[in-house]
Amino acid sequence: PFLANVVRHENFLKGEFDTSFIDSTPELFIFPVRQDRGTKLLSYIGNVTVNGFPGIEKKKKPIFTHPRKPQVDLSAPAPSGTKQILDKHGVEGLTQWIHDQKEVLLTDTTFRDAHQSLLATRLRSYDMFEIAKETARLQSDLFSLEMWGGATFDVSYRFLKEDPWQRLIKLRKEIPNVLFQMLFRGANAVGYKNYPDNVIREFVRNSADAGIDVFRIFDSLNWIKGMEVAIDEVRQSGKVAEAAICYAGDILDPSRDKYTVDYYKKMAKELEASGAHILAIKDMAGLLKPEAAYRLISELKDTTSLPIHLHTHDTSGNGIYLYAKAIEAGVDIVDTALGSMSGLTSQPSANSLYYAMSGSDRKVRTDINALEQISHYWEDVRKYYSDFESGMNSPHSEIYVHEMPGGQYSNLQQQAKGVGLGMRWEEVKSMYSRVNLLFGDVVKVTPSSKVVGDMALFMVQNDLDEYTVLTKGRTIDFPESVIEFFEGYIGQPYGGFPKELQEVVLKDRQPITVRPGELLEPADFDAIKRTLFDQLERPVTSQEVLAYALYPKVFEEYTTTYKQFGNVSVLDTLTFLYGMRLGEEIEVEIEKGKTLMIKMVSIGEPQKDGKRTIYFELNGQSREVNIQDMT
Ligand code: 3PY
Ligand code: ZN
Repeated sequence: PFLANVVRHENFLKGEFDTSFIDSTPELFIFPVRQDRGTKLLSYIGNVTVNGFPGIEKKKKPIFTHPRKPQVDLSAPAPSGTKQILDKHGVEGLTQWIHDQKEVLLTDTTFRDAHQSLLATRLRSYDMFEIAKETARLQSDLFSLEMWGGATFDVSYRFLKEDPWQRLIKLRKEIPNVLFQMLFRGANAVGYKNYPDNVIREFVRNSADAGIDVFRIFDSLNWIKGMEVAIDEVRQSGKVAEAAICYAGDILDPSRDKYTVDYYKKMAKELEASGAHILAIKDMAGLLKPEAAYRLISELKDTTSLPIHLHTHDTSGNGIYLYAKAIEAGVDIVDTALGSMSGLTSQPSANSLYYAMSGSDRKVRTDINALEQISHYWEDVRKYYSDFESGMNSPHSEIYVHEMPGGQYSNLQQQAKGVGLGMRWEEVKSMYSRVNLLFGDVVKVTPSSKVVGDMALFMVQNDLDEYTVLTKGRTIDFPESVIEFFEGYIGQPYGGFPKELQEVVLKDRQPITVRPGELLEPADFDAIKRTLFDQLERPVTSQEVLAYALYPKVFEEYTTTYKQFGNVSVLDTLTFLYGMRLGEEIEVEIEKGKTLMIKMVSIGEPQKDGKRTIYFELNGQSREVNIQDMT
């Protein structure tokens, strides 16, 4: 009651008390729980054993050997790395250091984009924590680890039922030497729509406090106004503002005259003027052809003095070749994934790039033996998630035609299956490029790519073509994301909206032309704190307030699951996805030094109400839980 009084106090809610101890010492707020953690976990395991996991074909839990782990002396401290350069010398010191390097620097995307693009973002923190200390020791020569942001934030809550902030905080502790990088969608933060400016600023501040050093900021329509608030806040936080230009079109094709070299040069200059520390070229779909990479990087090197960081996806199979050309043109940093998590819709392989550049003047700054070892671990872990693979087994040169971002491919495919269009995937892909043209050839990256994807699904599902959309559109209820896009709520596309289509989609609604952040009411963080306090009956962290501000429903569902099952992130991945086999015994470390031994003894027949009793042994004692059979 005392605590309840404190946290309801007006000054507390206004943030006038220093409450940073809530974030820094969450253990103070672990109160005795009504139902013990063991029973909650048994309920989860029983439930997933009986009912399966969404998106996973229901089958017997597969048996794999333990993932191979590199032999590394973990008692020795991790060697110092780029994080120490930033912390000691500040952003200026870091950018100077980048300029001084002759070797090509790498950002490793295994913890973020690689699995977002290969495994529908489903990689769990558990599998990252298992290899974190080794990563700090074996990959200390990286420029950065891209390990947060993009889709990982909402997927953590939505599907993995784990807290993305805890992922960041724990990885930061275990990898103290390499810069942590996140993907930040400008005014859309890590969401799918524009948020009020105070949400953007608060999110940047909290991420910086929790451990992010480099913010790759982009706007899904290359609209610089949509990036400015984030760039400003990152600068104020003393962190690295890496502003990105999203690559669209084809500078080698004279008939595609919307996104030209001059367009990119102009944007680079504007980003430099807006305070960017590093310039990123974000080739989110892998459309940048090798010769185009050479020309673009050469021209940008003459245009800006910022270090240049190149990102691509290897969908076409040309990724290494395009990196080699970009390196020849002087690119400073490139994004790669560890061999076993690379290729196809993911980033090109760091291991392959190392060999591709051997003998040339510019080598890749990495230890190839370390890469090979750590790659074995991911090769084994990747098998757990096989149900989330896209089924793409070889390079797809058709990417140059459909232009779908690598991070979207496997996610849209899941979405298509979800609405019963799994068998019509070829049509969906082709419709995707038709929708792009219908929309006036837009930059496609989250969330604009999601709008194009939603429209493509909608048109295939309803057997619509462009002509019908334009002529009968006034009687059609378009998907919400499409309406918001044409209203201007994710920003203004280069060259404007196609007017006729905009009118058809919006009907009587009026579009906006200003930055949505200028119109959106600031989020009321105090009110959110109160709402969450009432729901959770405990103090609420600023991180939770932000998660709720971004996605209230997703966060509420997450907390409901948490109340029911507890912290399921402590389960190993096979148990999390498949439950347990009869007679199987597992160990679960629920906190440091506290381990539960769980054995599944038997599964009862369903009763009249559809419930089954599952019999376990928990640390040698019999326990049973009742599970609703929903199969
Ligand atoms: C994201 O925004 O999640 C992306 O990966 C865009 O490429
Ligand atoms: Zn990407």
